[in-house]
Amino acid sequence: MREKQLTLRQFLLLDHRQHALEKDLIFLLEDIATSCRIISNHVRSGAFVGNLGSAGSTNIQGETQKQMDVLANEEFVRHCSNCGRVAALVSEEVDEVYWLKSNPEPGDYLVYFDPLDGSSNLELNLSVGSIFSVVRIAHAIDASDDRSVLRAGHEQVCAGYSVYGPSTSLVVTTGNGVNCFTHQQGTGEFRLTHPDMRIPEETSEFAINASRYKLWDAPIQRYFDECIAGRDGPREKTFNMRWVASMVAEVHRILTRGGVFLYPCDDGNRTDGGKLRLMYEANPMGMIIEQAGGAASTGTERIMDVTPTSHHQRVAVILGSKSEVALLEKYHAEAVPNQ
Ligand code: P6P
Repeated sequence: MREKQLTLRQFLLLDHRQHALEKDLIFLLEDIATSCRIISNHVRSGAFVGNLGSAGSTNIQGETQKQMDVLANEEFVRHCSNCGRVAALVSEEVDEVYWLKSNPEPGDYLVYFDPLDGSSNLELNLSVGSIFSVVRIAHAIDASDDRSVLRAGHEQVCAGYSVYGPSTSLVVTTGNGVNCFTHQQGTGEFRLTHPDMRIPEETSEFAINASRYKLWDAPIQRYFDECIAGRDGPREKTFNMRWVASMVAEVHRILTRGGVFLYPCDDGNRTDGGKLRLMYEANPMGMIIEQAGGAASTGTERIMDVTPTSHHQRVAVILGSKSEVALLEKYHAEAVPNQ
């Protein structure tokens, strides 16, 4: 084993000593890690249990729920309720807010999560994952009003995801960089294997669902056309494309080797506000990407500055290597008709 690969607990205690990470947040993060460990086990044994298919229900998003979506949601709810400092949970899989405390107190946490992102990949044995976001409330909030959980992404104190791939990785930021822990078979520990992940400012790799080309707005089409034009085009370099249809896998690749991921608003999803959800997909991934030296934008606004109006709100997402995000923002600004 390379130099002592810290366990998650050892790392978080170091974070506590060096950056005053709250002990309650350590307990919560360990509960989230437990959820991810158990979900990973469910995913890896799904073919034997026979629960990789549809649950025969639809979630608030109008998507067909997989049995594993329901299981993963139950694990997050069960374990995030342990530490006694969680005031409410917001899950992609459930319409209403789970209020765990009738009188939330200053210092309590709000936890937002997508318990199993990319679950349409389950039956294909492709990577899926869980995404989570944590906000700490500074003042008491009204548990009878779901609008109390509407917090902008810059209020997050912690964000992360787990990716259930060839190995199970847990990627976490508490505001002091991004660190990746890998689940160790046998001991069950999450060990620090990729400390201080950084995104290169430049890239020649983009990720977008190109089948939606005709639906895109001009700035996205312009960016895509220039990438495809390669050396002969205005970018004067060759680009590579990836599309896994699993946001956690795309983000993990970008954290590992750079790149840019786009899921814009288009003529097919504009009435919904886009495809990806702000509170438990775009915001947590936005914090992670920024903490690793990248950028996360709607094309016209920093994602973490978007003021939420509903806890299942959707948003356009462009995130990854800073120079590509900046170019896409430039194309959006140039496309706006002169006021
Ligand atoms: P498409 C998965 O359903 C998801 O929410 C993200 O994880 C992923 O990036 C995107 O949708 C895939 O969308 O259009 O390829 O189905």
